[in-house]
Amino acid sequence: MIKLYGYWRSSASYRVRIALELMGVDYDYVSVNLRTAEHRSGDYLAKNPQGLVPMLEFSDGTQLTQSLAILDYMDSEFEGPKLLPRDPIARAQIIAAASIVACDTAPIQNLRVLKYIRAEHDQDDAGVKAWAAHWIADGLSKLEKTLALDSYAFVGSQDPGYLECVLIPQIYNAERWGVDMSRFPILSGINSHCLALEAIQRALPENQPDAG
Ligand SMILES: N[C@@H](CCC(=O)N[C@@H](CS)C(=O)NCC(=O)O)C(=O)O
Repeated sequence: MIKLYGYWRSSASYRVRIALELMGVDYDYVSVNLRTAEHRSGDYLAKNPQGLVPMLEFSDGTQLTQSLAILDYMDSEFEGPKLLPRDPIARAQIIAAASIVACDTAPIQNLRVLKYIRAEHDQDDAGVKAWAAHWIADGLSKLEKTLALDSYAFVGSQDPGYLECVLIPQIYNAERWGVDMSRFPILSGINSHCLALEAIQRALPENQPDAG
């Protein structure tokens, strides 16, 4: 059976959980506790020297890291509904939209970045929160404007896939950091639609065995 190494509150792990659930893939969940720094322990680092979750491990021992690479692999190799459109232009547009979150937004408010600005740049809780909320709102605002373009009118008319795998966890994070999501009606509409789906309910952070 496939193993997903993840953490309930990790948005990159949440991306892969959504993809596994949307595609109906059975998997075992292995919790790597970020709060107690298990991801930087010898055992986990030996498997994944990046010291990050998620990681997917196959029964033959093959390991895949980086959530976008995992989604790409799943889309090309797994049975079940596809995550990406087959049309090359639509596919590139979806990857571009998801990259606004995964490449331009999430990395700047990652746990290690927040820890660094707190410790090395003397930020308190309010300073850390302001940093995270600023960069999340900045990224979501760019995504909202992108999805409002005519060329993105097809988004939302299809079953959730790659973009939703990346967007739903970022909105979960935005709400944690107090970002006002009413500023982003297109994104909020996609979020509400997705959260009503059973597959995505199973992937929710609070429904994971290590939640709490
Ligand atoms: N680009 C990576 C990001 C992975 C990542 O940053 N994971 C976070 C949790 S969402 C993590 O492990 N953080 C640990 C840390 O920052 O120390 C991916 O998409 O998989």
